[in-house]
Amino acid sequence: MSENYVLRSTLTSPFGRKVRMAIDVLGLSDRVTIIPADTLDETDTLRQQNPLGKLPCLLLADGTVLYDSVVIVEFLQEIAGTDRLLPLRGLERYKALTLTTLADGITDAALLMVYEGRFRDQGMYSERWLKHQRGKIMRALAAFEAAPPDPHKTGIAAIALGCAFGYLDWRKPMEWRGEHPRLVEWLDAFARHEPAYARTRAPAA
Ligand SMILES: N[C@@H](CCC(=O)N[C@@H](CS)C(=O)NCC(=O)O)C(=O)O
Repeated sequence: MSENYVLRSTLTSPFGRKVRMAIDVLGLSDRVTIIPADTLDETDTLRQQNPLGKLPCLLLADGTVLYDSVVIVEFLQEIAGTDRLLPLRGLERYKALTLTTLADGITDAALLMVYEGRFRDQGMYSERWLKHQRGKIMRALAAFEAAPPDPHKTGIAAIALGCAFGYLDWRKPMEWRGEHPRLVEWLDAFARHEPAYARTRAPAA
């Protein structure tokens, strides 16, 4: 019998969405139960499962815990017996992983901008810190605008980029659409190509 898994993730986490998209695309939805986690709750078992207290993590029946999102996606495609999301070897694999890191960097910077608003006391906002994060996002967007992944192919980099845009649109740490018409078109094309994108959208805030 095939093993079942637990995914610790909220439905609003952009990194969790990467994994939820992979689960959907790989046809593994029946084998993964999603159990939400609260990253701010000290008593949540998440901190025992991942000492970093970050989600998503994937729990295996033997007690193994896998993180982060890229590791989980790689594992899921292995158990699905495919290389559909990421080539197994060769330069194309490492190019796809590098693009994924770039897209995840957008999400990381966007999260830090959102956390800035959430964690800092009023009057302690650091415009310099926000500008530093915005710079990362702007440079990464420029790089993607020059060479976007194929929007008609659901690879790990396209998933990561789609989830980064989904998060920018949802939490709105900064406006990105106005100056990046090619990426807006890219997202529309990717969303048309891959129905799992709409299926994994965060619930309305
Ligand atoms: N590199 C990690 C990033 C995970 C991450 O930053 N998750 C956020 C939620 S989307 C989180 O758990 N934040 C809580 C914290 O940083 O304490 C991945 O790809 O899974």
